[in-house]
Parts: sequence; structure tokens; C-alpha cells
Amino acid sequence: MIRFLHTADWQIGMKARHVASVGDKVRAARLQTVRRLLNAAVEEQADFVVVAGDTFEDNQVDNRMVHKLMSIMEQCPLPIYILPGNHDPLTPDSIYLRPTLAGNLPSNVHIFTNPDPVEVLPGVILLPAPNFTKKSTSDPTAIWPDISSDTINIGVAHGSLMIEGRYQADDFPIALDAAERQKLDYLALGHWHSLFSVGQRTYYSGTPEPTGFDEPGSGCALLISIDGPGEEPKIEALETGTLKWVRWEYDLGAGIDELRRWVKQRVEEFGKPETVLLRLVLAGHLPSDGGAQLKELSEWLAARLLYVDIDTSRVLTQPITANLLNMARSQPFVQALLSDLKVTAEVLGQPLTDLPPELTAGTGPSEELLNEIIKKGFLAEDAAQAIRVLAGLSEEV
Ligand SMILES: [Mn+2]
Repeated sequence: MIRFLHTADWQIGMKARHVASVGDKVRAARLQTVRRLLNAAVEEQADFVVVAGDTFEDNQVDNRMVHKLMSIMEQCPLPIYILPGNHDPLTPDSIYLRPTLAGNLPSNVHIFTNPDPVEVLPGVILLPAPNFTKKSTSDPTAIWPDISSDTINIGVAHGSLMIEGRYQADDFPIALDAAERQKLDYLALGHWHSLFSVGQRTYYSGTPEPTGFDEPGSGCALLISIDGPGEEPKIEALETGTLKWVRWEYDLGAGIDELRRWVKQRVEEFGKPETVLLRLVLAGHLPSDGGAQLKELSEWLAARLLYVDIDTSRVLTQPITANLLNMARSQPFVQALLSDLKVTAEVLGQPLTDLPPELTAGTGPSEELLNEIIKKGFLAEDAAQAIRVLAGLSEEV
């Protein structure tokens, strides 16, 4: 039996411009996470570690950061196999060709600089598919030679599985049956940041440390055990994340006091609030004195969490009805639009009750149009948002 750790998308040196004020902490956390996952690999008695691309944020990551990572890897007693991904491809300026790195690699660290199969243990073959560019329309796994099924064959690639609606044609598209076609026992993928699998043998490990607020299922690495050639791999996810990225949505309908209660209660449930980055997305109406109360809440959060961003771009600060009424009176088109939105929301079971009937007098959209809207996945939420946008415009006019 062999056992190895599959990880990817470390993105060491991440710029974290979206949370710039805590960028240093975010970068340090990524190194800490690498240390933790390598320790876990040793504790779990893995034979080696595979990093399936995007070890570095880009090919410009500074030498200081490179050295920090190398010294962490050097302390790991296991062989570590690194695949260049689309963030750190094998271009002429590749970080992997930089003399300070290439000339000082710890003896246990191996970079895949070509797609040749490598026998890492007797009877265990790694088939790497390094990225040589930032974008490509070719399947990176299509370059491997035929290989014997008497060995345990593990593909390592970085790109997008060709699932309709989830990939771009120039984003290293990977055939869904790549593992089958190549007689692989396991295909270790990188690029998608959330844990994801197709069948029993093709997995994205996800990033061991989330890079943003919209990466559910990230923050782990996979421990893979394979009994022998052709045997189904056993997969175990290990939690590795250092920081917690949280996105909450809240409608201000119940008032700011209720928001404050709701937020404080949820913050108390965090085991380590100082490791949490929070984006709180608000919607609805903010009363005229709401700004000061929100500021107070923001300060309360900032004192406890690592980072807080209260997103008020969907909030209406002015009473909208009068503006909309004026607009609707002078422009029949606007009135018809409001009417359509209102009826649509009602049909979808979420009536827009805060609009006066005068504003939305009308028959609403035709049944045909309505069916079309429902078919396209249009939600009442969108109707409410459309009205807010409209109200915002009416304030500007
Ligand atoms: Mn990538």
C-alpha cells in the first residue's frame, strides 16, 4: 500500500489586495498552513507529498518569501513533488528557473519541469503535466505516454475539468475521463479552490488555505491510500486552514438592533475570532441614524476579528418611495417596469410588500414572459434588487 498527501494552490506570496490591510497576516497564514499540512503528512505516515500547481502566487514572488517556503519544506522528511501551475508556469521567467531557487532546492523537493513519468517508489509512477503558459486550450493530461497497468499510476495536473458552465475553453480544459483513458489509479488536480471530485479517482484537493470569501469547501488537503495497481483509492480530507473567511448576508428589514444582536451572537460562536475575516453584506433600508450605528458595530467587530468589511452597496439610505412615485408618474415605462417586477415577485412567493399600490398599478408581465423569467432562474430577490437600483437611479436624476 502507498499513501500520499495531495494538495494544491498554496499561492504563497498572495497579494491579498481585497483585504490589503491584513495582507501580511494573510501571507504569513499561508506559510503556517503549509507547515501544518506537511506535519500532518508525516503524522499520517504518508510516503510523499504532491502539490498540483500554483505553489506560488506568480513568477514574481520575492526571494525572501521563496526562502521561507523552502526552509519549511526542507524541514519535512518526506519527498515533495511540485507541479508548475498557471500562476507559476514554466515560462522563461519562471520562478522555478530562478537561480536562487533552482540552485538551492532542498534535496527532498522536486520540481516537475517536463511531463516525463517519474518512478517515485518501486512500482509507483507519477505522471506530471506542468503548465508552460498562463492559458491554454489544450488538455494538459493529453500528453502522457501509454503506461503499464502493472504499476500504481498517479497523474498530476492543473486545469479545469470540462464540466459545462464551469470552465473556459482557454483555461487548461481537462477531459472528465482523463483518469480512465490514461489507466490512472488517481488523478491529483489543482486549480479549483474547493474540494471536488468526479468519480472515485479524479480529485481537486482545493486550496489548504482559502484565498477569499467565496470558497466553500476549501481549507483542506487529501490523504490518498492505494492498496495496489487498479485498486480503488481511499480518500481522507484533512482540515488545514489557518484563517477563516466568512461571508454573511443580512436584510435590514428587522432593524439595526436586531442586526447587532444577530451579529454578536454569531461572533460569540467563533472558536478563534481573531482568525476570522468577515464580509457582512447588507441589504434593505437603513434608517437615517443607521450610519452611526453601523460604524459602531463595525468598530465592535474590528476589535474582535482579524478583518471586517461591511458591504453596504445594496443598502438604500434614502427613503425611496417618493422618488420612485415621481419617476413612475412622469415616465409610464418606469411604472410598467415596477409593475412587472412586483407581479413577478408575487408569483415567485416573495411579494414586495413595501411598495404602495399606486406605484405599481398595472397588469404585470404576460404569462409567456413570466414563464420565461422563471425558466431563466430569475428570483424575487432580483426583483427587489432591480427596484433598489432603479430607486438609486431616480435619486441621481
Ligand atoms: Mn490555477
